[in-house]
Amino acid sequence: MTRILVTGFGPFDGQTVNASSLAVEQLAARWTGPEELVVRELPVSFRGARQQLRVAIAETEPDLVVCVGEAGSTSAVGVERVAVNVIDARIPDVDGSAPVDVPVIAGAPAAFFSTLPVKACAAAVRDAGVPVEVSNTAGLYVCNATFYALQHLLAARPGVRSGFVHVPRTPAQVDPGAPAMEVDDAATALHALLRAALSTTTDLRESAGTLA
Ligand code: PCA
Repeated sequence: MTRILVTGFGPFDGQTVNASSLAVEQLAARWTGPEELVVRELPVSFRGARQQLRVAIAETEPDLVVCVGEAGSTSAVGVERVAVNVIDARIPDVDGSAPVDVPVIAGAPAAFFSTLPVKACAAAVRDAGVPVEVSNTAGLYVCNATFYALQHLLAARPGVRSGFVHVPRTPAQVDPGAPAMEVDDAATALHALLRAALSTTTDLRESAGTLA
């Protein structure tokens, strides 16, 4: 049976909740299959998140992995296109670690692309009525580092698709009028995105060739 692993993050930056975990919980409550959905929460820790993600992948042997994080100052879901091999922490993680200008994985490639069909995923979210964009940067903090570690780990397993999605903060997390998204809408977006990732077999990048 097809198995999907979806992760959210725990709270960070003085917050008591993380919108990504709220959305992932709601997604799990709504999921009716037929694929098996496994959800986990990762700590906002450079070291801990990638370790726990590696364990979760080893335990669940998923066919599709989507990590979800929270992004401030946006009201649209961001389907991330690329993970880069650098950390430049603006604030310490939950372990007090704040690396600046260090690689996520020393000696590894500068970047990895998402292996999700990002345009098809974004189109599906838009069709579900939720604001969305394809994002070209996942930042330089724990989300990007976790995304990079995920793509690095699965680069040797081309049969497993994986990527990263940022969801906005919830209205309860932000000042009145500041950019946010209801948890319900973020869960709707994740549901539509998973369906698109499962049903889209053609990845345009693979068939497009190169520019002369
Ligand atoms: N957002 C942060 C880390 C965890 C999260 O939910 C980020 O974008 O890096």
